[in-house]
Amino acid sequence: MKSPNSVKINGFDHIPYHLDTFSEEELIVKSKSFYEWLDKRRSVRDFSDKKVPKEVIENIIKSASTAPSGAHKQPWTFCAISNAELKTQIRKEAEIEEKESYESRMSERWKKDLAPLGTDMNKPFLEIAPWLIVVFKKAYEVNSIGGKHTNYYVNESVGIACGMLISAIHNAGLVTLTHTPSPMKFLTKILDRPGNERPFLLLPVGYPKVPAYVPDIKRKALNEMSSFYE
Ligand code: IYR
Repeated sequence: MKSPNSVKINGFDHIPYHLDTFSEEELIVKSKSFYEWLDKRRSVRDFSDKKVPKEVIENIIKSASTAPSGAHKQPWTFCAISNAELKTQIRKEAEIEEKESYESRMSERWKKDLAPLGTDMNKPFLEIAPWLIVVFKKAYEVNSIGGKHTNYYVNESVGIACGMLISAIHNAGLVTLTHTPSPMKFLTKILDRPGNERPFLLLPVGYPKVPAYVPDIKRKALNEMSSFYE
């Protein structure tokens, strides 16, 4: 049903938008507490196999899909996998690519940079985590008569959606890690995705193992990663 308060702008319906706003003091408190909460997020490699309800994953994916996107094309598909055979197949294929990468595709410098993170070619979390979310980017849309329409700012749009996905996972009290097997073509095949979808990121989702360990690394300070022009 059409909103009674809708107005036409450029010939298209627009509706009033309302957002709660706050005093300066409240802004400072809210922005600080959000930062402190987000700062607790870590990329975790030690997963528990404890089940996570499907509804939680659905809510997390719905949160990610609220991301802005070029011309509102929403150029993403989130594939959520709990099926054990598929997870095993994904682990097997990912480890084949990772072995090749760690043994010959990655430079010595790159492997040295990764050493503090404790990554290697073995990816047990791909079978242990109760869910894998594979994010596909849609390079173009196909209409009902087979015409192709390119999407806009696809990498930016899907990157933002992944950031929101990761925040939603943290909000649920679950952990993830951004796994980037390269090349990722095997995911298109295993998950039987159409030709306009390209794998973008693979995220295992679940509870952290108890105990779980993360590398003792620090984030850049504000003055190291920002510049203000006042
Ligand atoms: N894709 C490999 C290697 C890797 C690359 C980067 I850059 C990382 O920050 C972490 C790992 C992997 O997923 O292990």
